[in-house]
Amino acid sequence: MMNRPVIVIGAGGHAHVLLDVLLMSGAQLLGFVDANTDLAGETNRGVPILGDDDIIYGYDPEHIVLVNGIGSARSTDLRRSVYDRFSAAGYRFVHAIHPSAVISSTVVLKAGVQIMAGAIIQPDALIEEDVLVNTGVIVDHDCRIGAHVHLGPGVTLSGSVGVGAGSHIGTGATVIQGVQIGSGVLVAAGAVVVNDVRDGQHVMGVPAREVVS
Ligand code: JB2
Repeated sequence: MMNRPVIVIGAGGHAHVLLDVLLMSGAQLLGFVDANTDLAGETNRGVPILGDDDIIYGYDPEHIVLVNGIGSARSTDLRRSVYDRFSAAGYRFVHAIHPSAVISSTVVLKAGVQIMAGAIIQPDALIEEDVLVNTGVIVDHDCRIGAHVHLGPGVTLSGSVGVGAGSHIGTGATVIQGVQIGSGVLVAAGAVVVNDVRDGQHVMGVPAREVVS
């Protein structure tokens, strides 16, 4: 896959980190696309911002591959919508895995998974499509991570934790063994999650409790 030219979707903070990974992997980078057309013509480490998403449709899905450069600060919705839109149009999202990541040979990684520097993923974890495992994350044995989840920098998931699709686990949060987190959940930075969390809940604190807005 990676021997096809790569376009990175988005040219913000997450794309900046991905660029490092892709250059280390020897990827052939065509460039970035970004919704902000004012950025067209700029470069990052010599890699150009080509224009907006319409640029992608000018390429046959068989001739290029994509990397999802949209991250998430609170919600993973934009990241998911970009992934779904281009997957439906027949484009393929490839892995971006930093060479310093430690990944057990029994881990299953679905399409488009991204694993940043220093992450550790232990045996029999399942990482679904388009998941972003950010810098220094620990995913211990038998965890199940749903599609489009963002595990923020320094998150620690103990063994057999489940995280439902589209959840955002904030920087430095810790989840104890066996806890099941639903879909579309927001876990605030630094939270310690010791009980299951229902779909759509926002939790914070130590121990983590629901935030009622
Ligand atoms: O539909 C789109 C689109 N919507 C926004 N298509 C394309 N191609 N680009 C889109 N964008 C662009 O994504 C925005 O114009 C902006 O340039 C970029 C998002 O950049 P930003 O730095 O705001 O966020 P990020 O998603 O790259 O990074 C967030 O998530 C990371 C995981 C930040 O919170 C980072 O600090 C964090 N590390």
